[in-house]
Amino acid sequence: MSFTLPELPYAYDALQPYMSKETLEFHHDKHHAAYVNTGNNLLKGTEFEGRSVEEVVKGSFGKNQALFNNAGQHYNHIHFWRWMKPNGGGALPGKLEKQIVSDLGSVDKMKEDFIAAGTGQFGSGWAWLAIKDGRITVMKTPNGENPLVHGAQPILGCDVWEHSYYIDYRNRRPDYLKAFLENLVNWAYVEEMYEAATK
Ligand code: MN3
Repeated sequence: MSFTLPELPYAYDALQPYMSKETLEFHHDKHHAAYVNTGNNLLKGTEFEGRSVEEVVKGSFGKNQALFNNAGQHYNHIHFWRWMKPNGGGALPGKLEKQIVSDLGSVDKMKEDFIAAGTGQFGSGWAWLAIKDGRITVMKTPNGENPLVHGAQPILGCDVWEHSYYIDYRNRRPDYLKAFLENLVNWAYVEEMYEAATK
């Protein structure tokens, strides 16, 4: 199995005004496509050919940096598109909300910590909600890394590379993170990953 660029699960202009058509065209058609193409070239002839994207991510981490960068970003973006939807945000599914309150204090505190993680990630990277040792935790990672290579299961991630927000928000990364949580997150998909990670 090689990497395949998934189609966006909505129209390019469907997330406006929080994420523009121009951002999604560049981000999906250029950036994600490049991770897929470069990743496929780097996969050729390696022990990872034919493995799932999760296996490539975990297996190449610390061993084959170039392949890892592209496989990690491919994994991250497959989910990133699905972690958003038009008219996103809003109320969290009950069971997920309950564990967030139990592990992180409150939904507002989770949002505050998530925005702080994304804002505090120096340079390119990601902010995350992940399951680690059965608990929901807020994480940040540099570049293409994700919770999979840090002993955790991601359930929500926000891309804080400049290519994800600079057209729409310029340098205002905290505003982008806030809009992501309040207006873009597809909590049903977060719940789906939460259920899969905790079953
Ligand atoms: Mn990106």
